[in-house]
Amino acid sequence: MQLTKKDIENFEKEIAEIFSQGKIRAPVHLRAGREDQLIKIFQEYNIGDDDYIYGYWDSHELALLKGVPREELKQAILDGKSISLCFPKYKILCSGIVGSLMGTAVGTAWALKTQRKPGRVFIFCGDMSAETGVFHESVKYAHNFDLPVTFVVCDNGVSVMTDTRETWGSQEPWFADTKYAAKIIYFKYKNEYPHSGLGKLIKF
Ligand SMILES: Cc1ncc(C[n+]2csc(CCOP(=O)(O)OP(=O)(O)O)c2C)c(N)n1
Repeated sequence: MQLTKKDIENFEKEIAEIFSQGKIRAPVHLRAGREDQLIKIFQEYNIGDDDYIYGYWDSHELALLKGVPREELKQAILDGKSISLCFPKYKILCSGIVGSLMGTAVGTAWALKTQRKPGRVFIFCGDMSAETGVFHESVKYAHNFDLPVTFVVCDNGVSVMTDTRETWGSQEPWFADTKYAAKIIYFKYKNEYPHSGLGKLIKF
């Protein structure tokens, strides 16, 4: 069944409500405002069972779009795994560490290509993550060896509360107008939630 924007929004709202009641004893990073772009990417690239998704601390939407059943995902979040959701069965693996997984994504793509297996890799990260050295190296390697991996940069303008463009002294991401842009999908959005949690202290 095709997921709608409303389905994704409602899932995050439900998690927000549960989190506000102090029932999740671990960090959660809620996102709203990029549902249409994510749905479009999954549809346009026809992302399916053979494909691998890598993500970070904010991957609820990605898990739903990759086909993780709603209740299975909800249970994992209730179990405190929101920032590192891993469902090998559905080929989605996430990490809470900035700069992690990029080499893993490239390595997976290398294996798929050399073993002539079906499937591609999509790794979704934020704008500040996309400015790290390891992102640059990973994109360079993937580009030079023409590996089946696409880097998706979801630009909300900030790293927690730090302005990414001001930090790097440039209004553009480093890859704009370079040959590496061919490996990257880039879009801007405004997150309707704070970076992490709900912006207020939650007591357990
Ligand atoms: C190695 C490491 N350093 C710091 C952090 C804390 N941290 C978590 S998310 C984040 C912001 C990253 O910004 P961006 O890549 O733009 O992601 P987004 O705003 O989309 O969440 C930081 C600094 C971390 N998780 N890992």
